[in-house]
Parts: sequence; C-alpha cells; structure tokens
Amino acid sequence: MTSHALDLEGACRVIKSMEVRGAEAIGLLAADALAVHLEQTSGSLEDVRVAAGIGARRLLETRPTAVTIRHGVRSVMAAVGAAPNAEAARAAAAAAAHQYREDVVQAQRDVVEHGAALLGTARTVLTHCHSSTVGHILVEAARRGAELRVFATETRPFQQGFITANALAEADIPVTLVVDSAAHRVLRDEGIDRVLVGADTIASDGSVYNKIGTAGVAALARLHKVPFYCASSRFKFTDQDPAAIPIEQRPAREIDPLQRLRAGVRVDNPVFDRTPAEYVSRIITEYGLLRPAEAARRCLGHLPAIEAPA
Ligand code: RI2
Repeated sequence: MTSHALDLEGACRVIKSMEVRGAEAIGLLAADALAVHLEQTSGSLEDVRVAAGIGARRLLETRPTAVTIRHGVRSVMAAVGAAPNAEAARAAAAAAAHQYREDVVQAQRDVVEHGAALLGTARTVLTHCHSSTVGHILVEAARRGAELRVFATETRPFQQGFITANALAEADIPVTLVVDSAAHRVLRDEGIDRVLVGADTIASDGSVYNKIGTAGVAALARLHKVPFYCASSRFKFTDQDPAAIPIEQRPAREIDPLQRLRAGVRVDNPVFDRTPAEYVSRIITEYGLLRPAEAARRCLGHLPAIEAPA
C-alpha cells in the first residue's frame, strides 16, 4: 500500500485502525493525505483553505497523542496559508508534504547515526513496543559490528513487540520476546545495559509520551541502575502545555477481543503513558545525545510553533 493511493478518509481510517502505525509513519501519511486531498479539491483559494481546515481536523482526531500528525498537518497548512491563489495553494501543499517527508527521513537518519554510535560494539538492550527509529538503530549498530542481544516486550494489548522481534530476527539480531510483566526480571537477571525506546510525543519539560508501559519500564530501569534512552527526532517534540497533551483511549475490544468480560466490567485502555524526564538518561536526537530538557529546548528551537487548524 502506498500512502499516496489513499484519500483523506482512507488515510484517517488506516491511521485510526493502526494499520499504519508508529509516530513517524502516521505523521508522514497525514501530511501526504492532506496534500492529496487538496490536489483533488477544486474551486477558489477559500475553498482550498476550508477543505484544508476540515481535513486537518479529521486527521488530528485520529490519534490525538501523536504530535507528528500535528507537525505534518501544520507544514501543509502553513504552505496553504501563504499561497496567493488556489492553484498555488494546491502546489504548495504537495511541495510541503514532500519537504516534510524529506526532513523527517533525514532527521531519523541522523538519530540512527547517534544511536548506533551509542550502542558501540556489544550491548544487551531491552526495548518496549515497536519504534521504527529504535529498530533502525539496532540494525545499524549490528551492521557496524555490535554483538547485540535484544529483549523485546510483547507490549499489550496491541502486541507491537512481535513486529520488533520479527524485524530483528530478520536482521539476524538475537532477540527474545518477553511479556510486559517480565521487565523487572529481565532488567535484574539478563545483564541489560541499555533500555532503548521510541517516542510518540515529548513535552517541553522533556517528559516522554510513549506506548503504555514505558513509564513502568523506565522506573524499573532506574531501580536497577540501567540507563534509559529514548530515540526521537525533533518532530516528536511539542510546546503544548504538558498537562494538555491528551492520552489516546482505544477500544476495550483490543484488550478483550474474545469478549470474555461480563457486562458491567469497565475496561481502561489508555495507549500511552508519560515517563518523567528524570527517568530518562538521554534523548537521542539528530543533534546528539541530550538530557531531556536540553533536548526539548534544542528541538523546539528548530521547529515552527504548531497552530491549531483554521
Ligand atoms: P517511531 C508507536 O506508537 C510506539 O509507541 C513507538 O514507540 C512510537 O510510535 C514511535 O515510533 P503506536 O503507533 O516513530 O504503535 O520511532 O501507537 O516509528
């Protein structure tokens, strides 16, 4: 499936269903889908702007925690806002989505470079969920000769740990899948010397919003004195008030797909949690390995402010 083949509603559907998932991927798809939507919008400049605003809101509703969607949408909206006429707006939207992709891909390459250097020659790593950024770092470190051993948590309820495990096995990196509740045992008994996770969103105070369970792994890493690293380009950072960052709730059926629960049992399925900055040793950014608050300052300094869609 190519993202370009999707109309706006199709893109919203596959993002919401997590058929396309991972913070970076959904931001790229959102930008592309909005640009394609505007290419297909005829009429005046005002018509294009209205369509952009409606499309942006639809995309932002899909996965409310992921700030990458905001950055992708913002880049397209800014281009539309600056265009003098409808034709220029459509062309500028396409160019902006393309540029956003180039910038995100380059930033991830730079993060991977710093991450692979961090891992050095031989490391035992614990990771949680599936992050394309972390995956690329591990594969690149192995390519450079690191004798890696990786433990991947299953990551209930969506089980993205399976994606991580299969991708690493395909790259011939020894990997062991464990249930989430094994994190304490693994950190205590398996000689883990780095925890490495991705990010969906990072607040200006350096706290990391990532897959549910990340904060628990971080607390356990602290207990066992294992350094905890988060790999993230600037496109995960936001200057939103941390208290206002929404945590996405997903359907109960993801936890109880066989519907074994009786009516009346409440299911709480927040898919992200917030890891406080003090649990994070360094954030691996395109600007190098930085303490969380410094990473936020540097990364936000290289981003335009995110505005709400018109
Ligand atoms: P990359 C994922 O979210 C995971 O939480 C992962 O850590 C994060 O996105 C970053 O992934 P989800 O879409 O951008 O599985 O590094 O909910 O690929």
